[in-house]
Amino acid sequence: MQSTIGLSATVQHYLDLEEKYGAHNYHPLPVVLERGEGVFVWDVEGKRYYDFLSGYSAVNQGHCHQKIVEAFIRQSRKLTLTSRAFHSDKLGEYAVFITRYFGYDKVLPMNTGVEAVETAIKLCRKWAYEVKGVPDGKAQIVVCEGNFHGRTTGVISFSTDPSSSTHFGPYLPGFIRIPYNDAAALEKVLRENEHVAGFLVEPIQGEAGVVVPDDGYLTRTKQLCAEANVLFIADEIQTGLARTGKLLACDHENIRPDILILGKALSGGMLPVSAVLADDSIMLTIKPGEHGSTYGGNPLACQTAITSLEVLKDEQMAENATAMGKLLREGLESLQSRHIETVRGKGLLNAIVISHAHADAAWDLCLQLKENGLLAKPTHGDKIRFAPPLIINKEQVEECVDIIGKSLTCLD
Ligand code: IF1
Repeated sequence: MQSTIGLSATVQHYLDLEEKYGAHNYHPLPVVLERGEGVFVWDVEGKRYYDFLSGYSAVNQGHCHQKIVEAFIRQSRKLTLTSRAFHSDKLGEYAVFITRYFGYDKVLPMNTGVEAVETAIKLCRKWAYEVKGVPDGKAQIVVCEGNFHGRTTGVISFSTDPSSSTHFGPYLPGFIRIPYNDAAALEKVLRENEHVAGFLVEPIQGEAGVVVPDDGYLTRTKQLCAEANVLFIADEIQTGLARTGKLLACDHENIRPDILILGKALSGGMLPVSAVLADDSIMLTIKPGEHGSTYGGNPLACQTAITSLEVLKDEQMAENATAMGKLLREGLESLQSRHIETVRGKGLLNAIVISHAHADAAWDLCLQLKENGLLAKPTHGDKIRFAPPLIINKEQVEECVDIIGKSLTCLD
C-alpha cells in the first residue's frame, strides 16, 4: 500500500481499501469524507471543512439540502423507476416545469452530463441531415481547444487534453477544433466548411481552469451560428444553474442557445440527472425508438430536479453567487500574495493561478488548505478552482479568504 505520511490509521485504512480494490482513475486529496451539510463536509474523524469544489458544481444548493433530500425521500418511497416503456406522473410534470423554467419547447431527460452532451451531438447531427439538408455522414461540429465535455469515447474524440484521450482511439470523426474565445476563428471555419451542423461550447471553460471569454464572445459566436444556419450548443453542465451569478452563464449576454445542456446541480447532488432542452424543430427530429436510456426521466430524478430548480430561485442563489463571488475575488486580490498570479471567475466559479514556486505548488497548497479546514483541488497543474456551494454567506467567505491567506505561507 502507498502510505501517505501523517495520516491516521483510520484514514489510511480507507485509502488502502480504495487502492487495493478500486480502479486508480483518480488521484484524490488524502481526506475521507462521511458527512455533508450546506457549505461544510466532515471527515471520518469529525473534522469540518469548507467544500470549495462543490462536487464540481453538482452541489450548488449545498450538501444534503433539506428540501431536496425530503423530496428525494418522499418520491423514493413511492416510485423510483418505470423505464420509458410506460408513462409516469412525474415525467410530464417535470417536462412542463423545466421547459417553462428555461423557455424551451421540449426536454430530453438523461442521467450523466456526458450522456446529455452525446445526446446533443446526436440531435445536432439528426437536425443537420433531416432539416438543414447536410449530406448523410458529412455533418461537422465545431468545438473549442481546452474543452471538457465528459469522458465517453465519442466526447474525448474531440478533446485537446492528452490525459483524456491518449490510447482511447480510434476516435469519432466529424469535429473541427478552433481556439476558445476567438470568434474570428469560428467565422473562418463557417466560411470554409459547408457542412457545419453545430458549435459546441462551454460559456466558461471550467476544467481548463475557469477561462472566462471576452465580453461579447457568446453574442458574436451565436450571431455567426445564426447567419450560417448552425446550431449554437451550450454546455452549461458546470456553468449553469446559478453557478456564475445568473441562472445560465449565457444569460450574462442574453443569448439563447439552440440546444441547452444541463447536469450536475440539476439534482442538487442527489443522483445523476441531466437534460437537453431545445425547440420542436430540433427536438422532434429524434423519433420514438431512436434514442433513450434506462434511467432517463425516471420519477425519482424528475421530482428531485423539480425541487433542486425550485430552491435555486426561492433562495436567490444566483444573486448570492454574484455578491459572494465578488467578495471572494476581492478578498483573494487583497491578499496580494506573490504566489497568486491571477484571480479569475464569474459568480462563484472562480480559480487562482499559482505562480510557479515549484512543480507541485498547487497540490501542496491544497494539502495545506485541507489542514486548515478548506477543501479544493488543482486543475491542470497550476490552477486551483474555488467554487463553494452558492449558499455561502459573507462571514464564511471572509473566513475562507483568511484560511487561503494563511495557507499560502506554505509556499514561502
Ligand atoms: C471527471 C472535469 C469538471 C463538465 C462539463 C460535461 C461534463 C462535465 C462542462 C460531463 C463534467 C466533471 C467530470 C469529473 C470532474 C469534473 C470536471 F474536471 F472533469 F472537467 F467539473 F471540470 N460538461 N465534469 O464539467 O458530466 O458525465 O461527469 O456528469 O470526469 O473527472 P458527467
